[in-house]
Amino acid sequence: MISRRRLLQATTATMATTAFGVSSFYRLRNAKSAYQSETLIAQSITANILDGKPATRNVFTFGKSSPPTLWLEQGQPFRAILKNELDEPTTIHWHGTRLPNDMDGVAFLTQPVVYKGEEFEYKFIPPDAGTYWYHPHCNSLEQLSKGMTGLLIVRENQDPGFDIDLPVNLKDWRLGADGQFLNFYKPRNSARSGTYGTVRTSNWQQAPVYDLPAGSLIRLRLCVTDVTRVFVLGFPADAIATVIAMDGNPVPKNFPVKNLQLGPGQRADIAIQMPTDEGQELVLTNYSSSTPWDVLTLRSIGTSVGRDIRELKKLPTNPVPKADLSNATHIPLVFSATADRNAANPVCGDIGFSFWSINGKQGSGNGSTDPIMTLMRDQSYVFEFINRTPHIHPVHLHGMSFELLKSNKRPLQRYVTDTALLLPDERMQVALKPDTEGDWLLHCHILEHQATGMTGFFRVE
Ligand SMILES: [Cu+2]
Repeated sequence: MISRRRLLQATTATMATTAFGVSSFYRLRNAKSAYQSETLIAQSITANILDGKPATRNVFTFGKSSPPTLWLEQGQPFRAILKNELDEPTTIHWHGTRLPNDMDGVAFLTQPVVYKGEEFEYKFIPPDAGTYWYHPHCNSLEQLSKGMTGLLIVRENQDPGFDIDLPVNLKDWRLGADGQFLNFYKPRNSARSGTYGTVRTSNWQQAPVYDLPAGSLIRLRLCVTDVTRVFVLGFPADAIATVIAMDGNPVPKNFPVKNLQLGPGQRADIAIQMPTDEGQELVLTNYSSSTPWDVLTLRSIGTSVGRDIRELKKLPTNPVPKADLSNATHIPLVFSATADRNAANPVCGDIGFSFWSINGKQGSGNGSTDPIMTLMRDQSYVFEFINRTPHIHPVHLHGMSFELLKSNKRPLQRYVTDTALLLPDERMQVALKPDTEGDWLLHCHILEHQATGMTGFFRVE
């Protein structure tokens, strides 16, 4: 009997010769390296984003094409050297990973910015497996809009049994008909749901088609790195596809990919059993716009390899500290609008308007001068996120994962996350137990909202 590793190698070799140039997105489960090291060169390139149009100039990335997907092993040291070749300062934040505060990459709050020609060394050991991502936390709206978003995968120590791992970076681009960048925001939109891109891509391609072995088991890792769009995703009702993890962490109960809301910063891991007949397709559709559109297509090729989704092992729970709800301090956090102007941070910060606030305070781009509150290490807290606006806010907390408890608007699965999608007028309770000292940002991941006041930080002592 052919081993799974052999099968993977065989199918990947086949894939390299297929039409779409996507083989680089697949990755074998290689032997573990003791120490993983990457060099990430922040630079400006020209890239083909808009089909049939001139290449887009001044695309920002890490490396010479789209930012590489980084593959880490749970519990194994990781190191990345950021080299900045941009004409402006930058940093890297490792979204969703729990790490020492000085590795968190928030300009001014946790580290000095990295200017052109400088380097910064990031080192950490990822305690949690799952799907994460990385991006600058300096002039974030512009740098992410221009392309600086990559996926960071932390593999479980035990192989759950997939044939192919397919990370997908979901990102829109604000490009004109000439393929060049438009303004990244309009203030009137910043004060509402945000300014949308004009070109929608998966892994920097418009509606890509992925050829995958018929009957194989796929781990589709969706990550919304867009700065604005909240997706509503669905597969056809007869697809064998189920959500197994959200925002890096396994969900208590798998659920179908139907009206799956995924906001900026959020991830979903989906287990898929490919159709057995060659040529059959599974189309992932976004329903958030008035006209639904194809996000990507998975197409079966070859003779069925005959896998069954029931062969997959359940993902292990991550070792996130669990709050003691009987002894937790309750903290209300009100997300609301404001109309005041705010001074712009000239180096790395906001865009000169203030439309939003947390607990009545308008933060600047990377926090504000004073913490929202000081939290004690190893104490339990229940945060109540209170949305006093008619807009959705994906609320992201750095460095501390939290458990969803309940909402006044909908049933919630109690999964662990770093980004809660707060619906209009929703009140949501979440629990956490901080275990690492430092200053940790809390902000909306619609980056125009962050840049216009919806940001702050907690000090953990
Ligand atoms: Cu927001």
